[in-house]
Amino acid sequence: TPTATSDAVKDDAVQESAFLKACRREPVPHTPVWFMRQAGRSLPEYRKVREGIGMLDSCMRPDLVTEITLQPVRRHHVDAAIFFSDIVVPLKAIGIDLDIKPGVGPVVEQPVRTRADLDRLRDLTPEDVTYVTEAIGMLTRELGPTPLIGFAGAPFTLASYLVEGGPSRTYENAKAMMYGDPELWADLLDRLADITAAFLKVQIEAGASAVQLFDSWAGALAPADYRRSVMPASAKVFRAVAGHGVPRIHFGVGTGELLGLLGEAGADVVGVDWRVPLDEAARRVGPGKALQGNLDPTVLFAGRDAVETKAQEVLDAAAGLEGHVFNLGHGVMPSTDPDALTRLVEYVHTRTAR
Ligand code: 1CP
Repeated sequence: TPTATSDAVKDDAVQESAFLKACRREPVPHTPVWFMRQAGRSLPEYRKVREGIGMLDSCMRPDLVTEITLQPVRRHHVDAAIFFSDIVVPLKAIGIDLDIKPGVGPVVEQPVRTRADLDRLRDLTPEDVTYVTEAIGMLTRELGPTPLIGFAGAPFTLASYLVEGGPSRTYENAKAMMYGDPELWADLLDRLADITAAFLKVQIEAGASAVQLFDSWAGALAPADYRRSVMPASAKVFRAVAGHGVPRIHFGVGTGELLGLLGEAGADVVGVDWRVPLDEAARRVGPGKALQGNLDPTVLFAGRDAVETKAQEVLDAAAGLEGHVFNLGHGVMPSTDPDALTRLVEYVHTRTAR
């Protein structure tokens, strides 16, 4: 049918995109750019469509998810879209009583502290998240040649919210379980690995052409503890999606000491925050993996000259890499001037055009 033909042509264009080429460490026409949290409060058009709609409710509405995901692609001409959702959506979908409170973040009504609490975490099936499948179908039709990145929270970062009951700076309850009841902890992370893998598979099967595992808070761990108590669960997630042929990105904040392990867990692309320059990060990660990053998101508040100077430093440090996806070292901050982001995309594209 004509539809099947145009779908195949579009799939080829997606596969030939600068973003997927960089993830595969192939030569690129220019360094691809996208931004973590590129959709969201920095955009007035986002604030407008979200008016009066709760965060989790908006994640369950395919029309809104499609519109919000497309907004930064239209405005900034980034090289990839990231599915608009949240890391706690799969937990909500299996019936955990949680909400995303404005100005706070995810809040879990009954924190997971005991084996009985763990038993409340059932497996995720595609039927639990039909709105995700529907949104990604709509999105891939609208995106044309632009790849869509699916994502999920890694077991440790999800556990940090589930065990603490909300955002934390110290993760004392989660880490107390990790150090004090290693068996319960291992079972919790293994259960979360299955949920995360199932959530990523739904997104890949619906049309996502890369996935990112956010272990945002893994930087709180010493390497030996990460290796022993967290990496097995994250590695299970990466193994579960290995056969799908989509690049797998692994990202955390403050993970300078963990970069080698983030790669070893099974990633094709390792995300780097701004604390380690990309040439040094490449030495820590070792050969055979692309890197993503790593402009300090606060640089965007410093004015055009400073943004370009610091962006050029990132490009210079990445010059010897086989695969580089330009990004910030963490998410776009809500008060960022969106025009600064648009100009940054243009700067990177122009400076790296081959
Ligand atoms: O009402 C709102 O606008 C709430 C703000 C918000 C938004 C826009 C939250 C609450 N989540 C999101 C969307 C979101 N979350 C996206 C899609 C947007 C995009 O990237 O374009 C993504 C990828 C996430 C992932 C996410 N949620 C992470 C990992 C990424 C990261 O920044 O490290 C984490 C840790 C969360 C939890 C979360 N959800 C929301 C907040 C404010 C937080 C962080 C809370 C905390 O500080 O612990």
